Amino acid sequence: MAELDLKQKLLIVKIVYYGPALSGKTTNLMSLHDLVNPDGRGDLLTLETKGDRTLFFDLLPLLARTGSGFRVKFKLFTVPGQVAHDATRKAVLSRTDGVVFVADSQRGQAMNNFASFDNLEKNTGRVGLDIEDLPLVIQFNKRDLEGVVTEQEVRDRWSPTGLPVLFASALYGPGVRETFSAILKETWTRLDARLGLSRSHGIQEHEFLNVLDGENALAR
Ligand SMILES: Nc1nc2c(ncn2[C@@H]2O[C@H](COP(=O)(O)OP(=O)(O)OP(=O)(O)O)[C@@H](O)[C@H]2O)c(=O)[nH]1
Ligand SMILES: [Mg+2]
Repeated sequence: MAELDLKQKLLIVKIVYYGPALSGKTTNLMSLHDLVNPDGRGDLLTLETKGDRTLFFDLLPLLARTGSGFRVKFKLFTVPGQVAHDATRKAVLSRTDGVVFVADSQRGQAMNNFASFDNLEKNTGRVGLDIEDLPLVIQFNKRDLEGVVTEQEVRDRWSPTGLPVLFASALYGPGVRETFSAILKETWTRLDARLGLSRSHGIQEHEFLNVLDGENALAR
């Protein structure tokens, strides 16, 4: 749940990248980090990685400032996708404001995608979140590879859920920004309704959504 500190004029928003092992969650944050900070300096925290396998989590903090003097701090986390790390996944998921589900487009990964989505549904319940009421977007990653599921197949399968579906090649960049924009938009709508951000606190939607473009895009 977002923290709104009126004394400090600070809003903290948590977004979690969830999905099966090796689908590209960490790679999404690395690409986002490059987008907001072309010099490649600073601030993506990667904890306990073994090869490509996240053992604990990654954290990318981003910052937006509003005309009304608020700082909006976004904390982007990844979970470890490997099945064994379920306790860590639950801890990272706890109190999140939005989820990006990163699926792997390779045909052989379909079962892992479904198992991970099933795990997300279970874990949202376990940490007291309602998946029906949680800002959630789906990303099909690794579109650059040969022999991946077609966009039409993905849409046929996921459109009944009504969830936004994005396509990405996180390793090379395409789709990374679009995916983050989509979850920002979903999260804005939910938080604005719940906390009255625009009505009571003068925080505007475009200020929230423009976190990627701002000069202060890296939180300090
Ligand atoms: N070809 C291709 N490879 C990708 C893409 N995105 C990620 N990868 C590769 O897939 C491997 C796993 O990526 P990670 O981002 O570490 O995966 P993860 O989802 O964080 O994995 P866990 O931490 O184990 O849950 C790495 O070798 C990445 O370079 C992509 O869009 N295309
Ligand atoms: Mg990872």
